[in-house]
Amino acid sequence: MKFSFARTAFLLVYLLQFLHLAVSALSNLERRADLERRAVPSSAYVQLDYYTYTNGVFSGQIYIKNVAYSKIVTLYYSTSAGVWNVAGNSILASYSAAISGTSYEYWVFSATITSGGISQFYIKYDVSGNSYYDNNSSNNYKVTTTATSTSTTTSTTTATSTPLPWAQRTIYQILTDRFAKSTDSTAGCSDFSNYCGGTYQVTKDIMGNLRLFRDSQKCHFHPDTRTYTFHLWPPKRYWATDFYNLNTHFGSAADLKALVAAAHNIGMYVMLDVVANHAGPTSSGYSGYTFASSSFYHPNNCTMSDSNQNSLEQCWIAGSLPDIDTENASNVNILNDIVHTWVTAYGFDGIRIDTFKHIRKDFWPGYLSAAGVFATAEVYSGDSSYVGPYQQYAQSIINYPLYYPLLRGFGAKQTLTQLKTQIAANKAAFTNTALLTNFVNNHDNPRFLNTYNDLSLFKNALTFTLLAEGIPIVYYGDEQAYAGGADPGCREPLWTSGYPTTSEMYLFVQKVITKARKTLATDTYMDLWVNDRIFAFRRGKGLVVLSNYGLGSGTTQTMYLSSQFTEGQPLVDIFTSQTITVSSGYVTVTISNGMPLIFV
Ligand code: ABC
Ligand code: CA
Repeated sequence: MKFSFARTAFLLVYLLQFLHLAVSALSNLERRADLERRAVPSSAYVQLDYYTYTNGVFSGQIYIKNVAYSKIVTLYYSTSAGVWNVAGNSILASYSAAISGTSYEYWVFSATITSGGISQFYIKYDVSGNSYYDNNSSNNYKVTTTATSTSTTTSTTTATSTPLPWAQRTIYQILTDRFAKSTDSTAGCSDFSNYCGGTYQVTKDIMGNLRLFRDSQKCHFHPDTRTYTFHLWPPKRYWATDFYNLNTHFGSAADLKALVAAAHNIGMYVMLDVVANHAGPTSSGYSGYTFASSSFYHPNNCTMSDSNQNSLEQCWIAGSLPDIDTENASNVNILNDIVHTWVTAYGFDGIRIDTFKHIRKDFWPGYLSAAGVFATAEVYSGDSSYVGPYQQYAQSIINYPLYYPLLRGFGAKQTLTQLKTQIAANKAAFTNTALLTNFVNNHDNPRFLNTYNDLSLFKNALTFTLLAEGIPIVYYGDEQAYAGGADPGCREPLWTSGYPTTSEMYLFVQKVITKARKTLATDTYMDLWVNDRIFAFRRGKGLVVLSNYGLGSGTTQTMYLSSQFTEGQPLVDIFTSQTITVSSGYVTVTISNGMPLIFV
């Protein structure tokens, strides 16, 4: 009740936005009435209606089947020279209007093609973890520069690749300030609570490391360059003041654009970390802040409690981060504009949304729609029944509910059956568990190896996130067995490691990704045989056997796998070449030194 006025105001603005879009779509139809148009489809998920390409402006309309609230519609195109730049040459379409009496919506797109021209395109529609395409019955749409026909062929080049869906990617999370410097200095950092010197500079630093991903011999984990995602640290530790400008400590807008372009050139997506909940701490007012007066914030007169949702949404985090008044319609519009501006100006492919549980749920649809890209949201809680409903507001949620059983099961060597229990609880609580982002480490918690100093246990936990259902997040430094403690201890500079590509963990992560994640992750996950010490599951045609024995321990175990694997067909472990065969549904495996086994 307290916010009914503010909410009404917010809804009105929202409706006006829709109205505006609907109107512009109508005038488009009038102007282009001469164009060949297609009927509303009867069953296709995505279908081009029409397009035009005149004076460098490429625009048109698409039919989209309305099957869930969160949708991403993207056009991918090749240049006049027939070059498909994977993630680079893409245009996001946006919702225009519902088509009454049908389950379809109009989506529209418009972009100025500044250089390179356009020869072909196809449309991709991501919804509820599935991807649907309209590629003109595998012919792509061949673009002509006259606005009178959609069928004249100007090029015979065909698409060579389509971007890998998010569900099959592996996210590599970095902190810009800690990942790579602009010089080759490997000097450490004396104060982890302050700047350590990392930048966006593509030519020297991050690009140097991006090259590690690209060169197949020296590749950072994976020669297939389409699997990586960068996760950039936002301006000043989630403490933005001016939300429209970069933190100059990390470099210029040009540096960041060059980084995104370099990533896109090798098929890598870039995910931006965004905050809508709060600004940076202040002791002297709001001069220089985007939200420049105390009236734009909730009053700092309460303390958060997890048992009081209203307090989570309106009190200040840690009593010090000014909580933006997201009940104020003007603030809401500005926040939507901020995320839209960043995504479109830099071409980010996805976002991580910070502090998701700290803003009322009905704020999020407008924000997600303004962002227009894939989002994974941080709802910091281990309680799946609390976290689950948030997936109605973002396609993906960071899997905190699985994080705690993962630590207890693999780290503290408590029973591994609790992982199975949590997976079942997640299935019941979330709408799509395949899109949850799984992690062992992140920037807010002591690293696994800090609490549990056992490399075998860490390998098992990490393998679980890489191969069980969901999208894995490898936190930078995992590959170098970093063991930093609580924030800021877990935010070590990576350059002090020298980025070795022959270290034990590096080779381990590289092998799991190249030999298993890449080939098996497109297929089904199923837990098969679980007890206190062993967790065996199927991923695609692979059998993954994890345990919490740890270094210096092991066992030989016979397990019943039912008919999930072909009888008599040898399965070989990617690490040791141990070979097993299924007989009458049983296999016998030997776990040595607590190491994971991945049979393919
Ligand atoms: C600094 C110091 C910390 C100090 C803190 C008060 O101040 O470094 O040592 O404890 C940023 C900076 C931090 C900084 C904070 C505060 O701001 O990065 O260095 O900490 O100034 C996001 C980001 C995070 C970021 C912020 C804020 C938000 O990932 O890096 O921090 O900009 C809450 C929020 C969550 C937030 C997290 C840090 O704090 O919800 O969005 N993360 C309980 C609560 C959670 C709470 C969590 C940690 O504790 O329910 O709401 O997260 O404090 C499970 C339960 C959970 C429970 C956990 C601990 O146990 O199910 O509910 O979580 O079993
Ligand atoms: Ca809030």
